[in-house]
Order: sequence, then structure tokens, then C-alpha cells
Amino acid sequence: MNAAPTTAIGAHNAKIMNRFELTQRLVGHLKREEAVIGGIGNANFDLWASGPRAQNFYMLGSMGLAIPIAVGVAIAQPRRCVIALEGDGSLLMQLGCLATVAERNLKNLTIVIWDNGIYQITGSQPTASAESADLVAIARGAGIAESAWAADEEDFDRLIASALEGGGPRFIAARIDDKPAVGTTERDPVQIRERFMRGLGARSNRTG
Ligand SMILES: Cc1ncc(C[n+]2csc(CCOP(=O)(O)OP(=O)(O)O)c2C)c(N)n1
Repeated sequence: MNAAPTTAIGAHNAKIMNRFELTQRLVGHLKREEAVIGGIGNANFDLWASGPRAQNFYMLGSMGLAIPIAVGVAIAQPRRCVIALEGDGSLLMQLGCLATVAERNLKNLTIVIWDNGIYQITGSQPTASAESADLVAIARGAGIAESAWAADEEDFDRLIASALEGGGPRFIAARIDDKPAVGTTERDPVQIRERFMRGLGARSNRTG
């Protein structure tokens, strides 16, 4: 059993950090071909900008699907660590997936939520997490016991390192600023899917 990553930090006393910086920190921890599923928009833009990895999947177009896709990968490849990166607005659209994650008790799954309190990419309309909803409390209520706010960058590092040792499912939420994403993912879903499947060893390298 790994040391519990629980912190006493609540939704509104965690440090406000930067998504690109934290994404780079996260990618720096990846040594074992972990799968990373970036949610729509900024979550996958900053993952893309953090460097090419064949085990990255970039969700284009639909909110709230990073976690459901990660669940499928985690079930299909239980020995691989799988990380879902999702925005607060996208998670709020698909909260039911948290109960599924807890119920399936996926040891190899980590969820990272970038909580900027806005639907940034469509014009920064406020989300419910800006004022009222505490996403970590929701995850705990759904049954994911190992759910925590990252207090600051060092705490985020610690939570990620611990999550990559297994003992999931883990839910890590970070409060982030409203700086735009650093890059823009290529918009070629077939390429993205094929590269990801090869990266997971689920497709051979032959073409066609
Ligand atoms: C089902 C669905 N509804 C609405 C949209 C339009 N849309 C795309 S991204 C987005 C906001 C995403 O917000 P969040 O997940 O918090 O990420 P942020 O933009 O803040 O990084 C919206 C409303 C969509 N693509 N799919």
C-alpha cells in the first residue's frame, strides 16, 4: 500500500498554478510508457506542447470524455498506468464517470483535473467550481478515497509520483490560472488514434 496522498487543502486555499507548467512536471515523471489521455481543448493543447509521446491521446471535440476513454484503456491494459487530464467544465459535464471509476476500483488510473473555474476555451464563462462545487469532495463522494487538491507545485509532484506507484484510483485536482494554452494540437483524429494504438502496442507498425 502506498502512502496516502491525502492533503488537508480545500478547493479555495490551494495555490493557483499554471496548467502548462504542471503538465510539463507531470510528463517529466513518465518513465514507463504510461498512457495519457488529454481532454478537449486546453488540457490536450498543453499536453501536446509538452512534447511528443506515442502514448498520448488527444480528445478533440467532445467534453468529458478523457476519463471514460482512460477507463477503457486502464481496463484493457491493467499493467500500464493511465492518466486522464480534464478541465473542470468537462468533468462537470460527465460526473457519473467518477462513480464508475470508484466502482471498478482501477488501481492503474489517475485523474488530473485542471480547475480554472471557467469554460475558458469558449469565452471564460464561469463553471460551478468557481463558487460552489468542490471537485475533490465530489470525487470522494463518488467513492474515490484517494482524492486531493494539489496545494502547490511540489505537492502536485508528490501526488503524481505517488499515483504512478499504483494504488489507485487517484484523483488530483489543481487550481490553475487563466493563461491560454501554449500550443494547439494537430486536428487529425485518425493520426492521433493510430499513433496512440501503436504506442500502446495495440496495433502493429505496418501501414494500411
Ligand atoms: C458536449 C459539448 N458541449 C459543449 C462543447 C463546447 N465546448 C468545447 S470546450 C468547452 C469548455 C471546456 O471547459 P473546461 O473543460 O473547463 O476547459 P477549459 O476550456 O477551461 O480549459 C465547451 C463549452 C463541446 N465541445 N462539447
